[in-house]
Amino acid sequence: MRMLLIGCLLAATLPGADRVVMDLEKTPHAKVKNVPVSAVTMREGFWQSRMKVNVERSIPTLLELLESNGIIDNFRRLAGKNVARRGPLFTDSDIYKWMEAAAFVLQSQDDPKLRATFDKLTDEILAAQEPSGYLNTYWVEDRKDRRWKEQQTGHELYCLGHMLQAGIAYYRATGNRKLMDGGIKFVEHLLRDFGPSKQPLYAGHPEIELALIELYRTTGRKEFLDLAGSILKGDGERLKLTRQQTVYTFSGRPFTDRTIVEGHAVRFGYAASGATDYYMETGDPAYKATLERLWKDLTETKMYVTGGTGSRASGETFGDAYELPNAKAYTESCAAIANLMWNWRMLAATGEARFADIVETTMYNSINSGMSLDGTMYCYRNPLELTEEASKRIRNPWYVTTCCPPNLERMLASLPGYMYGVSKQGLWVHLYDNNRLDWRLEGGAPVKLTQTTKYPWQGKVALEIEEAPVAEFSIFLRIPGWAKSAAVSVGGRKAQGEPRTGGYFEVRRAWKKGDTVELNLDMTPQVLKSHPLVADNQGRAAVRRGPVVYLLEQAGQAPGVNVLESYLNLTGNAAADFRENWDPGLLGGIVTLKHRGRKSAAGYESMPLYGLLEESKDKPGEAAELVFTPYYTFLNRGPSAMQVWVRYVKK
Ligand code: FUB
Ligand code: ZN
Repeated sequence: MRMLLIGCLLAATLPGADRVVMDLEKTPHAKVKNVPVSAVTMREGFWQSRMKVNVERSIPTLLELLESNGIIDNFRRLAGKNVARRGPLFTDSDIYKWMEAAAFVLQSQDDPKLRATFDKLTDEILAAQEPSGYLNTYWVEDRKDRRWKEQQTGHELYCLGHMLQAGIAYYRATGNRKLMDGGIKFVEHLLRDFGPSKQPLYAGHPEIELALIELYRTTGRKEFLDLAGSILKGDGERLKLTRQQTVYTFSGRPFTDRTIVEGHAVRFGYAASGATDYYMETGDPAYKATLERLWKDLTETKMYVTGGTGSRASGETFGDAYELPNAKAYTESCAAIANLMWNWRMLAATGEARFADIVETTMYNSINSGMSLDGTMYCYRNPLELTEEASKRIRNPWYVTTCCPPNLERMLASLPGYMYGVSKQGLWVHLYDNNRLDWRLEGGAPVKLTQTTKYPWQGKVALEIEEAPVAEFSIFLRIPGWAKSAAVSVGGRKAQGEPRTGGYFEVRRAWKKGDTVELNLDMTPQVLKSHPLVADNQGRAAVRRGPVVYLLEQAGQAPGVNVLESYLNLTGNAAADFRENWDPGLLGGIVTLKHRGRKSAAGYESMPLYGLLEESKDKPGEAAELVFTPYYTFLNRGPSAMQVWVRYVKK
């Protein structure tokens, strides 16, 4: 008992204890709690190099662009600077997301210069806040009397949500609550003037819900949770919203009435994230049932193999079931991030590995592709097929609607916080990469370990305990759903029990310094086929190795090979069909997969738009070596045709 008390006291006072993506310490229906960003030191490996580029190049250069495009001036003008307002009506959120990225960097390591930049920005932002608490650089002056009247598109709550998230992350990093308090002042304005007997609120673009719930977790003020609940319930009748409005915005009517995934993909992902947070705080079974229903619909009919979501450019929306075009795929980076955020919350709520699988898939593929390897070019769309001409529009340093770049930056900066989890039973290893963990179990007892691996290029992961409590506890190793087989050994001996792919493998014992656990995952390349109703993928296959989805990109192929015209030549033995080659000098260091495929018998250019079937030359021709590279690396060698789903013949 005494030990437990000491443990709890320790936990509460441990430095950086709350530098978490989500603070689930007191959340009653969270099965697995977060581990602080600051508790995990990433070491040289796959993600460390991406994170380094993020800190050294992406974050600084994006700030310059936010500055030169007038996004920060939008605040300064309200404090007297004589400039015009620039950018779409939601630009405030872009600087907030950038600030959240900076705050996550500061959760990992102090950087006085970055802190000073953050503090200066905070002052400039708060100088534009009205005494009522209202703060938005768009709904001012001659637009002021239209405030809250256009909630479907107004983004007032959306911007506030991002302000709160930035403020909370910075408070957790530094103890400075100035920006968060500015956000609270705005929320208090909402609490005063909106509600069932006052004015109705409508998220329009969900985001406020999860931010309010994190604010509740941070401050303990229940009214923030209740406000999130009322927004999730929706006030559509008083607002006289049409069905189409509530479909598109995924808000305005009760979340628990939803039966399918529809509407704007980012809005959906943020709404589902907020609803999962709400479930974890309240335990309301109607939320859980709805979330499960939506997850099934998304993962069985509306998600790309890369984890990307949102197939239609028109409205940036989901399509119908199985409507997953490749070249036209909209798959906004923000939608992939929203998908990760939702699945991360579902994982916390349930401890089920199927959610971690999607966290991993999005992370390595549809999110990772969104930022170039040099950290200065971003994808808004992440399609799965491109002609060379179309590829010229995909990676850009800046977008007028620049929601994705800072979203990608905050994601990468917070990544250490996604590696592990803790529960009453022990420690959860969700993701694999080189790092050192210095944290504690849920009861407060310290635990330190190192993780050593060449993942995702190799399937061996070694854990070594540096410090552990005397009492026994479990280590839960995630066995990815994609793995055909996995083996676990403890101290060099096969562990008891069979690891089930798509689950967590529990190793329970009293651990001591020097104990080791080794996981070996089968990384043999896999050939994937999609549901026959995905029209674009008929007669095509995709290649995956571990969590990494591959593609054929024109750049890097031998002369005479046209990737859009090529065929896979499959024997049914993927291990023999694809030769793995570690290439440290290519695209930041990757495993390429070489495949002896086939060219088309004749070039596409010589084929008519329509011709007689019996005369068609569209059939496999001579053999050709095809080089597959990871999807996330596309378009880092200039414009290039590419495709994930490739036609195939069977030998
Ligand atoms: O509306 C704000 C953001 O801009 C959305 O999340 C993105 O889809 C883009 O429309
Ligand atoms: Zn975006």
